[in-house]
Amino acid sequence: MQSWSPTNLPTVPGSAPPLRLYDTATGEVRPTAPSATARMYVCGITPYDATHLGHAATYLAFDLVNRVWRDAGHDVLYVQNVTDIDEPLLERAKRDHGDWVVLGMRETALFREDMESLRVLPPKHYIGAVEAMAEISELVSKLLAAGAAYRIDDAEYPDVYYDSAATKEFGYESGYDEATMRRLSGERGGDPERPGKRNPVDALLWRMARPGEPFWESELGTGRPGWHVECAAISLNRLGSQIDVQGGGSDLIFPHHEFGAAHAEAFTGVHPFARHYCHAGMIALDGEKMSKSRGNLVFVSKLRADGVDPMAVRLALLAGHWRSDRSWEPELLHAAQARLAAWREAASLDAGPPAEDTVARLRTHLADDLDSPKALAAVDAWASQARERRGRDTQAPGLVKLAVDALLGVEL
Ligand code: 5CA
Ligand code: ZN
Repeated sequence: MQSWSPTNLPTVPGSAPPLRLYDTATGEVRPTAPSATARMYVCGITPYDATHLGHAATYLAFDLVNRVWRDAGHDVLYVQNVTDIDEPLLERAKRDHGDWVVLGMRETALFREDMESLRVLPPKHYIGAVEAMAEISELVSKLLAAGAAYRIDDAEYPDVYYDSAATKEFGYESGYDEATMRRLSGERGGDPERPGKRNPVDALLWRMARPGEPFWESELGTGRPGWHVECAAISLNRLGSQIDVQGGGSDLIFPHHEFGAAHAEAFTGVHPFARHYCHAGMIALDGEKMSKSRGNLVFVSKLRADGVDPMAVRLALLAGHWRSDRSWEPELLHAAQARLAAWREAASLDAGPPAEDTVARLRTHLADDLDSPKALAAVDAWASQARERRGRDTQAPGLVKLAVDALLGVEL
């Protein structure tokens, strides 16, 4: 699929500390240690509705990872999928008497526009499940051949499931106990009640075609893939057997990332699939997680249409820590608009206090598990001094503008 257009990424003078990130699997903030090219996979949208602020917050968190690594001199090979065939798309298209293909294309196009307006650096490979069908079914076939998968004994629909006992480390990513896994599997697209499975949580790999459902030809029989194997195949084929960061929101910890890791590891034999499993907190509205199924959404595209500056949206979301569950309040946007205006005013002055220390603090805070609230506070401190006309460094406003652009993605 076509990705979106990159924004200019300036180089900031000085050196950057290595990025440390919280890893769900080990429960610790640990240094990332990418080679010259860092490898990151971030789960993409299921395009049955527009991008809401929860999605945006998650993609902004990984945009900071991308920016911090690049600032430290790494290339970043970034891959993202689009779940452009799945139950929710079919249900929504049916409800609206529309076509699931058209729906997916329309919402994906809108997502690209939203990401571009928020100045999120694009993935190098932006891959839809539909276009990756051959590689996904190939991975399922290989898992089946390797004994890591099995068919349900059902004469009508002998669907293929992953055997969660296939890798001895299964469960390490989430660290959840069996009861929790079973509950979350039921809540998040799994089918723990289905008879004939070896373990209730075992995840669907290939669903044989039911009447009226879209299907693809494959040696497994006509059908369509499960969700987790989609991301495993797209990631493995572009990033290899071990990646630096597997990213998404915290609702993907289980079953999605647990099974994605298990599928990849059962296939490659390399453990762990990701050196860091990173999960962004959930954005809520009126006390409930913002979600397409609940319908309590604030859309990025709606804010844009209302004339809100996307840079204020960006600042509003970065004002919270990436891992904390938090509520969206209109007040956050007002505060971000005021902050943006103050920063713009300061950056347009002829002089200000020397900014090298501000840039160093910006870098240090971001490298410390993406502490964006502290990073914003460091810029606030410089901007308020500059606006009080303290300092005579004529280079400082330009340097702050450059660093805020490169590291926070905010254009002043
Ligand atoms: N297509 C799959 C991933 S392969 C999917 O989860 N799609 S999604 O459209 O439902 O979500 C896209 C991303 O946004 C995921 O990383 C998800 O964890 C994240 N996300 C969804 N809702 C929220 C929310 N309220 N707050 C923060 N992140 C969210
Ligand atoms: Zn995914």
